[in-house]
Amino acid sequence: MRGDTTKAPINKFTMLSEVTSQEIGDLKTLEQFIIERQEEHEHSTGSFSRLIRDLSVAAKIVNWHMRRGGINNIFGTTGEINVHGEVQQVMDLLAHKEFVRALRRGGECCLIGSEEHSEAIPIATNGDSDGDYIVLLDPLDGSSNIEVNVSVGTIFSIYRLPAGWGTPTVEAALQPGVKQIGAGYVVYGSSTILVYTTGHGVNGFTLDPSIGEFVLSHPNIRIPDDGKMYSINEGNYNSFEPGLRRYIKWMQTENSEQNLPLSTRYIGSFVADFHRNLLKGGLYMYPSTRNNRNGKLRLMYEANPLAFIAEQAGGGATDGHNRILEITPEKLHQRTPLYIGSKLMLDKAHSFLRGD
Ligand code: AHM
Ligand code: MG
Repeated sequence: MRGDTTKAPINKFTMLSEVTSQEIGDLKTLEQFIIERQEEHEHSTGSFSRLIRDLSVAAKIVNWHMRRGGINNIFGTTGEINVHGEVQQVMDLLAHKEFVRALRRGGECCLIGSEEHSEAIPIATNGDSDGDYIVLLDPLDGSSNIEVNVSVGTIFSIYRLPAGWGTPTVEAALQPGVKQIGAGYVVYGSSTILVYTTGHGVNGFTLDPSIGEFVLSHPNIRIPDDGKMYSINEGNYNSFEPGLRRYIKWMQTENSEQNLPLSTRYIGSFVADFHRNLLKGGLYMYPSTRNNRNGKLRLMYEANPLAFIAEQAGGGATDGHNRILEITPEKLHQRTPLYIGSKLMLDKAHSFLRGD
């Protein structure tokens, strides 16, 4: 195939050597992509690009740990309970440390908020020009799934330190999601993919292990307006509000004219459930339950970043009533009910929740 100007489509009969030679000429790395897109951002100085690079380097290191986890015997729990009262996995802590280390070394970030740390972490950089960016992250989402080889991920949200703020404190991070200037996630799955947005669409980059680079594999991702799959922990059914219970029953109706019933897909790794629904169409829900009025997921580093991506891809995200990105945060670790995914499915869920 080398030298061919017309490319045959890649299918299951394509020889590996042909795929390799077809693709090598076309690779666009994350770094090349960022440089090309830098002009999209007013007053761009390159510092934001360096921040994304720092995050991608940490993701590669975490990926390396994940791939060797079973061999190095680093799965399992630390024996500690984290700030949310949940059992902390060894990999949770390891991922947290790798992201903090990469952001500290990179020098573009002034404050980190992490699911694995109760307080916001100020980053003192060298010299007199401290970083401008605040990064909020869930270093390893879905970590209770690691031991059984189910996909897990990292979620990140980026804000700018408000002008004239002075010493960065947690209050500087308490901005509504509409103020995010970037957001993304990494899924450590059958392949490792990094998806991010800066408010100019959504693009996905798959880690090519042979060259150690994230390469553009999913340009301009659009979520289908409608989907066949809904994702929810149905074990909690009896503690859902009546409107949601009716919506679930409606999705289970046998009615071929309305393309019902829908299918349930629930991995229990938000980032992996979200990624599937983003590509295939679907709705993920972690609603309010009788005992947890605010659901389970965290606003600042789970709901907001993926809401930004969902909207940029043509979907939506709400707490069942209000747009996630407009919620005024009060605490770094606050929780929110969440409905996120395909637009028409979200509209339908709202109509049941309203009791229409
Ligand atoms: P984590 O950030 O501590 O891993 O918790 C969040 C996870 C989500 O990834 C997942 O969708 C949800 O918790 C699953 O919760 P449940 O077991 O209640 O369905
Ligand atoms: Mg999480």
